[in-house]
Amino acid sequence: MKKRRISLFNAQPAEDALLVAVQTPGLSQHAVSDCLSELSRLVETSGGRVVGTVVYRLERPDPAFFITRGKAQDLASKVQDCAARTVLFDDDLSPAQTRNLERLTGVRVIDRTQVILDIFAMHAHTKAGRLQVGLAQLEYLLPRLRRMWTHLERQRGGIGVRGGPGEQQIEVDRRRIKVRISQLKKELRQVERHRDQLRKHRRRHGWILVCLVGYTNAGKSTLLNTLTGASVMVNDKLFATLDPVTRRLKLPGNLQVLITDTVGFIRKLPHQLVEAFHATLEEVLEADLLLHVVDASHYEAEAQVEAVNEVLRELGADTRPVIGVLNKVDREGALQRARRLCKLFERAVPVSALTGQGVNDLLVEISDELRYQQVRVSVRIPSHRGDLITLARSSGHVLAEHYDDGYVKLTANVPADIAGRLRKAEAGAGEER
Ligand SMILES: Nc1nc2c(ncn2[C@@H]2O[C@H](COP(=O)(O)OP(=O)(O)OP(=O)(O)O)[C@@H](O)[C@H]2O)c(=O)[nH]1
Ligand SMILES: [Mg+2]
Repeated sequence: MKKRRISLFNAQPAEDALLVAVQTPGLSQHAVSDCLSELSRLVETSGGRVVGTVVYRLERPDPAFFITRGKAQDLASKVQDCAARTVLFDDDLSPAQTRNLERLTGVRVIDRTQVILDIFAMHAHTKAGRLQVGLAQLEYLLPRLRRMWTHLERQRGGIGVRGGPGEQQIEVDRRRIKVRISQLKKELRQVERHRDQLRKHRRRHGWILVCLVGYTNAGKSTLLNTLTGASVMVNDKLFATLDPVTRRLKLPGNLQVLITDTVGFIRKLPHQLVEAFHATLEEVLEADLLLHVVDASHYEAEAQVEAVNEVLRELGADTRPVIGVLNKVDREGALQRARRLCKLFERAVPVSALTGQGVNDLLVEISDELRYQQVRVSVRIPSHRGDLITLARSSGHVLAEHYDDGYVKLTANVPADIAGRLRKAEAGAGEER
């Protein structure tokens, strides 16, 4: 049988796209139009063009067409009216719904997840990034193979695949994809191990880890650059950053920490991506402190904060200490919005990563937070370091203390800077051994 390459990374822009959103009971008109404008931004970032938008009211999704057959027929005529070449749904469609909609409208039908995957594919430049996106793409593709074949048949002027050679070929492709998925997972485990070692190494040297999180385009990379003089690419596009970058940051009071910039989040972040980007998102889970960067000039800032919190919950990182960084206050009206956004955080600082306004206050806030924040440490230090053990007792809460062969195994909740000193003592002891 002829071998056909399943090509990845050939992201096709959503050309001349008609955007479709669905308004279910409980969803305001406002919320729906916000979703549509974000979807437009995604299309633009992917290099496509929007030719129209349509909203359908719906009690519940229809199993065959997502929208009802009647509405799908209406959609088909709208496709004609605006000469759309792609129909893009804001919600995830099942493979069968996509197939049925394509038959009825006669054009390519895609969903939001596909556009996000395409953007990630375009922005993946490192090996780890490409592995992660490749895995997410294949996981997305696997249940949709039949549809891909329908496309090919149509391109050749055929009339769809019913039985025939397509079925066999789909089976072959499916097996090949599964093999490739397990290869990718294996390679990713290596990336994960490598990053894990890096983190352990940092911990051993007493580093405190701070991680930037936030909605895509909030200004995380700009802030990292301003804080540390780094030169991470900043771009007015969604998902400009995919790979984590870590730099040193000196805080007032002589505390030094490591700060990591990582991939941004979005509403309805495809679960394939969350799973595939596990190695990257581990940075968030390991952090002693999260800086949640918010674009305070965005009219949807509140909803974006909630979307980020939801992803953090999904990752199990919602119990990490957080400082809200209300960014872009140099823009008109952003300072007022920042004041309202403050209420969503225990601690928050208005800043402009671009002009540097408020950045010194942020540094003070980070250093205060780390000084008083209790972090859990489990260390093995020489028992002659009674000074540190006393310090751990007086500044925090010792949970377990076990003496063994000239060492003390200590588990304690202590302020982050003390944690740093304990870890350093452990590292030093390791070198003596
Ligand atoms: N006016 C203004 N613009 C800013 C500020 N911070 C960032 N920007 C702009 O916002 C856009 C996005 O900035 P990035 O730093 O790339 O945002 P990000 O959060 O890293 O985005 P992703 O990596 O795509 O998730 C760029 O055009 C920046 O110049 C700010 O404080 N004020
Ligand atoms: Mg970035």
